[in-house]
Amino acid sequence: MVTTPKVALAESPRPASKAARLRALLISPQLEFLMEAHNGMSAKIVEAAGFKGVWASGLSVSAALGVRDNNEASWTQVIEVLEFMSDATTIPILVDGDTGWGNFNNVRRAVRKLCQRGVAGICIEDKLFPKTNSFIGEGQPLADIDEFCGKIKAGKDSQTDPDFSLVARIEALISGWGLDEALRRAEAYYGAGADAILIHSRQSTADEILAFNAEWQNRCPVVIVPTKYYATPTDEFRESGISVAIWANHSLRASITAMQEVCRRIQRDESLVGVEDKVVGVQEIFELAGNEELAEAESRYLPSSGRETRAILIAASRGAALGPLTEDRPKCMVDIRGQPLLRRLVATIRGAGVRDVTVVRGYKKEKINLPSINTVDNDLYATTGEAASLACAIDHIRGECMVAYGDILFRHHILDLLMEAEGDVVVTVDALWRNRTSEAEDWVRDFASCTRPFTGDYLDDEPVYLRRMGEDVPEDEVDGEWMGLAKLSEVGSDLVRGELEAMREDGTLHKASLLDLFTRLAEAGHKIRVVYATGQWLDVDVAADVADAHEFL
Ligand code: SPV
Ligand code: MG
Repeated sequence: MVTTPKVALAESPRPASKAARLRALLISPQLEFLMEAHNGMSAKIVEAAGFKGVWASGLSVSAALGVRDNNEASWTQVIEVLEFMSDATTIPILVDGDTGWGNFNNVRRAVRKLCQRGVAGICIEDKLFPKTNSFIGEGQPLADIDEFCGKIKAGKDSQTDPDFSLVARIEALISGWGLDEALRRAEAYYGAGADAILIHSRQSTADEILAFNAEWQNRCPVVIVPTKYYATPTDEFRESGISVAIWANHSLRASITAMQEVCRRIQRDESLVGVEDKVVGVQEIFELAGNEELAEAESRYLPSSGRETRAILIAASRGAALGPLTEDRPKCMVDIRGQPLLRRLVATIRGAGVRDVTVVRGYKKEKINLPSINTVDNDLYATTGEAASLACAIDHIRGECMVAYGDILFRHHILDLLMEAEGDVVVTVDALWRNRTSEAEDWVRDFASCTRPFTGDYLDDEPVYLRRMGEDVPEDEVDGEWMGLAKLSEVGSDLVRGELEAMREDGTLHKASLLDLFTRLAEAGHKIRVVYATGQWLDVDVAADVADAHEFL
């Protein structure tokens, strides 16, 4: 028999183990409570509600698995559920071990496994395997007393945690054998080493339980399950000296009621509207599941997570020059070979490992409905420029951040060049700008004047910086055309946020373009790194560009 090292526990600075805490609940002089749970999530909810311990109900675990409370779930399947419950919680679990899932030998193995899984105690009942729930049928046969005492001894001799508890459950009242038989069994089980006894009843009043307790006189702790005599005031249990009351199946029953209601409603309405405010939001699921801890751990352990790049795509304008093509949708949603332009752009960006994509919407914003993107809206899109659109996403300009127009297409290697380039603000500039032509009447181009022209020498890695950008850069000063693609480092993101705020303050934000933004930064002395590319991109402004985009793909 394992004995509890009381001194070692008392001297230890570690918090008491789960098993020690269940034992403390059993022997505590006041009435304590265990609340039913049947999986990891329900166990978390029980803990969050303030309970000091969990009852892993056989009925509920079985029902949650979709099977009957007749040992249809194997004991190892139950232990798997318990492992999730134990991992999910810090409070102790008393498991409903039915009849011990076999004879004394099965109890030995089960107790060892439960100790390994951090389960604090087991309750075994004196019926026959395979068991039937106590509220089904009449006069269920009871186990032989000596055989059951052997199970108790075997269980206690097998525990590897000295504080693990074994609760012996007496079914004599349930099976109609009466008080004396219940007391005889209680005496025997206590003598065999049970840490507590559970006296069960299916009557609607607590009379027989209270009568038993009056006779038993607390020779060892008594546990009850008031499912059927639920109307009995809890103080009566307290006054009678009951040790622990188990609320045995109410998490499961509550969830069934809620699921039935929601399923029926959704089925009837063919809509989620009627239930949305009746169910928790997914955010609450994330909170219960502990996603915050995972995010924190990712930032500590994943090498790339600290540098995760996000992207902001400016897609607020209509693109009026596209005429009827943008009557019912913004330019970025124009179809290019069976897919919206923006969808192709997002796919290219995701291909570079950028998961977090935010699109700034404006004109016909409801048409921008791609999966897995964040959206922010510039509702003043008709009268504002791109800088104002970018400012709408100011909370997303954080860490390493790509900024791009939503109407461009480019080859993948251009993105690779950009991602590899070092610098707090990096812009991609097409050195072959002279090769581009357009049928547009008033073709507007984003020219860039840089510290050095493109040399064509790929071994030349001397950095090039932006002097200024504008549609009006004199031709002899033009070194290339900005492709609508930029990357900010964490410092660059801070710079851009600060500059947008400054523009908001001095009243220029409303009308400013991204060219104005980068030029302001360059003229203020910040180094805007230029990465030269040589064609292999396009933007969509007029109908002919759509045809080019088809070709491009
Ligand atoms: C359980 O919760 O599985 C129990 C209690 O064993 S009872 O259903 O009342 O038998
Ligand atoms: Mg049970």
